[in-house]
Amino acid sequence: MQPDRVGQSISDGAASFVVVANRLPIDATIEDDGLVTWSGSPGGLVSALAPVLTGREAVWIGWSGIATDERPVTPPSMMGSYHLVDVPLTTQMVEEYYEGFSNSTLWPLFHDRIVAPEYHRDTWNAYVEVNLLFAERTAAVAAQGATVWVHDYQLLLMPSMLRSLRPDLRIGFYLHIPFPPAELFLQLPWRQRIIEGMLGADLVGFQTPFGAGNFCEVASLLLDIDNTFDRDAGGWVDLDGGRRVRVDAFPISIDVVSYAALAATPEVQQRAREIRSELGDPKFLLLGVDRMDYTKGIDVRLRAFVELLEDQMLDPGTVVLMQIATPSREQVEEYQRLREDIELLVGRAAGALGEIGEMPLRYMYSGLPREELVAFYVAADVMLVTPFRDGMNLVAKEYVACQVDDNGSLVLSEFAGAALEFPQAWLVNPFSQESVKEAIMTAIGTTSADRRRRMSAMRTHLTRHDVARWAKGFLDALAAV
Ligand code: ADQ
Repeated sequence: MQPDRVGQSISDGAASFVVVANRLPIDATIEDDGLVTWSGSPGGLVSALAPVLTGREAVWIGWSGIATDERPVTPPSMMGSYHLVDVPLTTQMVEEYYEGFSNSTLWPLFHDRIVAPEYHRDTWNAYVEVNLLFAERTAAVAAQGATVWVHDYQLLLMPSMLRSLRPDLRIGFYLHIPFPPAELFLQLPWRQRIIEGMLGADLVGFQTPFGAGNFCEVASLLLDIDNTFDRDAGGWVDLDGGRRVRVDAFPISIDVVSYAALAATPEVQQRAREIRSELGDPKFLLLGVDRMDYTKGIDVRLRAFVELLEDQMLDPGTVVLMQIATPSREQVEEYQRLREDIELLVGRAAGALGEIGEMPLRYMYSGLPREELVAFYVAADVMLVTPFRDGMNLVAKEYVACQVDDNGSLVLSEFAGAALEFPQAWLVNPFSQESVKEAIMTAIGTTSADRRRRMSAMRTHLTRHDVARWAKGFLDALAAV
């Protein structure tokens, strides 16, 4: 869907349904002559929410992706049938609130401290300031009694800020990343403010029951209050003053039908054959697809693969691992370091492995159009998804949705939310190189009947649990509180 420049801006107090996320669902392209053009960004959240944004006075509030002092821009005011409202941010706000507190403090802390979180008062202050900007914009736009759905770790304080400005609103909050256990979360210097911020919502949703349980435990500890959380049924946190907050797990998913339909088209099937041929027609094609992020365990699978070649368990003449990594958070130092490490690993492996003409390890650092990505999923025999910790991991679900002939294997980390839904995958502990190596060998060596039985079970589950069901599940629960 393309944004609409001439669409009407929404009036204050007019929106009956509001989605709030760090980013608007649009991307700017800056041409050589400085002209800015906008296109819809085709993320999973956008396709999940498009149906619920249609048919009512709905608005999506977020940042345009361009700092106001870098370039004055006026983002489009509509996208299809819903309105867009920009929260303008300066370069300094982006550095401190987004790259700083969100991505250098919360992201690593909530992902088991895979790298050490940084604690700085300045970035915290910016985080408070920007959350308030989002709350004020939302308070202005929402109609009396409107439903507001706030997304993710960049906006943890916003629910309570919004509630104090507009107690009439029905507020839902959804966390896309894991919520850590108490012993980690309690390190955060501003822990109580964060918990109180989230408890401003009527419903707080998580990817898994583990995240929801961790949150309830921390809330009870810090605020000395009761909760009735149960892994199977969710629960309530009882606040002083009698207000109750519903807490539950809502595992996110993808638009399964559209992925499967695209995978089945003759063009994508043909492109999948071409990809295999361009890679030298390997007997086994292994694939990794990730944002370039240290949580994703890209190094783990590359090392496991290299060791299998060195141990002569795999033949460099017949097997290829293709790793595709999308650029991500390139302004953050830790991400620059990660990219250097991965590329060093790939370079060393290229020099040391295989005969002349053989290139068992291939690497691409770029985002791909949806059709090309799906063609890679169709082409691959084994998908390697090995994060150290991941809220859900949509790549695993996309791969499963695209195996329309049930002929593919998934190697999946136990520490991805998706592992709870895919017990038929080859589950691995990414902290154990041996575990990953074993799973690769078993996935390659299994019988065709076993492979199909596993994939078919995963596809059946996924088809019944698509993203529309996720959005409806959350919004129904929010309507019921
Ligand atoms: P992410 O950490 O971004 O999401 P993930 O769920 O895997 O992780 O989603 C990545 C998305 O980017 C997928 O839709 C994938 O297709 C796309 N992508 C990756 N590499 C690509 C490439 N090279 N070209 C094009 N597209 C590419 C966060 C949480 C997750 C949670 C999601 C949704 O960290 O745990 O599943 O939100 O809630």
